[in-house]
Amino acid sequence: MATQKPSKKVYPITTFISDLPTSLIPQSSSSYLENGTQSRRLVIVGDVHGMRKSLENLLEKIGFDKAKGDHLILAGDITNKGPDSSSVVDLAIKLGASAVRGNHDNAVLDAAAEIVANGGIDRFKGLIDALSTPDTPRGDLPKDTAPTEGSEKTGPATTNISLRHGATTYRTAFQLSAHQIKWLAALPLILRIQLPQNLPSSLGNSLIVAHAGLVPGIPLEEQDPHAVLHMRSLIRKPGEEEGYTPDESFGEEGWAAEWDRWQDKLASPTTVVFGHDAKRRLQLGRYTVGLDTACLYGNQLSALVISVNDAEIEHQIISVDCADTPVAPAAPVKEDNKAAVDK
Ligand SMILES: [Mn+2]
Repeated sequence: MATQKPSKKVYPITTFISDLPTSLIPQSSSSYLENGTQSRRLVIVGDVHGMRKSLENLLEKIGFDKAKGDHLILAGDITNKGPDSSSVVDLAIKLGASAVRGNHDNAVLDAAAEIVANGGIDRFKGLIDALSTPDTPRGDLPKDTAPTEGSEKTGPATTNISLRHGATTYRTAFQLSAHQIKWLAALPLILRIQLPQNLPSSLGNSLIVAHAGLVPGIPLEEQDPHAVLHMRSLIRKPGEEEGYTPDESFGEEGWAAEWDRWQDKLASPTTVVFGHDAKRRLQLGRYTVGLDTACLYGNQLSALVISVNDAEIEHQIISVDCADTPVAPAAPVKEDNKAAVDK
């Protein structure tokens, strides 16, 4: 069943599309050989969701070394739902990581702004603590947690606050410092990577990192930001020969299958690296790499590792088992803020 959402709310975008600086892209040059180090690598990691130990284990297994020129890229949903979003953002900042915004990061930013606009953390905390279970939408709030205006100061005050997100999202927003929120807010929704043109690459030479997906046949600048954060499939409307509507439902096949078919027709195909679709786990298409291997639900955290040797651009997938306390999956897996936003 299609689950199109009426809400299109996207937290204000600082940069929609960002280009990874050439200095961070692996090159086949003598520069890295002079000091005896190995080639620089790009390490693109799927949905971390605040799972710090799992991320550390993955980087250790990869032998990630920033000093040798390795560069970390996070494919969005860096924060929320897992145990320690603050710590994961700290690690990303410390490692100088690049990243794109995910739908959960977007929700956390929106929640943080809502908290600031409504009297700050102290006022909000009483309200959120009154929620009986995580992610309870506003409509499920007990009546006695919504006192009328002018009631005593100690009670939670909901009068003018419209809760757009689940309790988990507000709690994540509470955890993050102003500096961490600022870092998260500055992330692009699309990261473009131009690999060296003089070397063959099984990935193609143009890479894009986007959290949920892209619609084929539409220029990057014209992609719908909400869809980039949320889509899982494409719907072709009855009677329409061309054009697709991005949709959040899983569909019979993911959007990536259509992206692959579309790229087959192009002289210069583009590969998209994405996350967001934990249900489908690792997806290895001809021009698509889906990296959400459901670490949040106790499965694995995965990375696409890209390296350059003298003859070609190589890539491999490296995964570790989840090392953090997982979140019990809803059935079916759904976004934490879906019910609240739909209201
Ligand atoms: Mn997501």
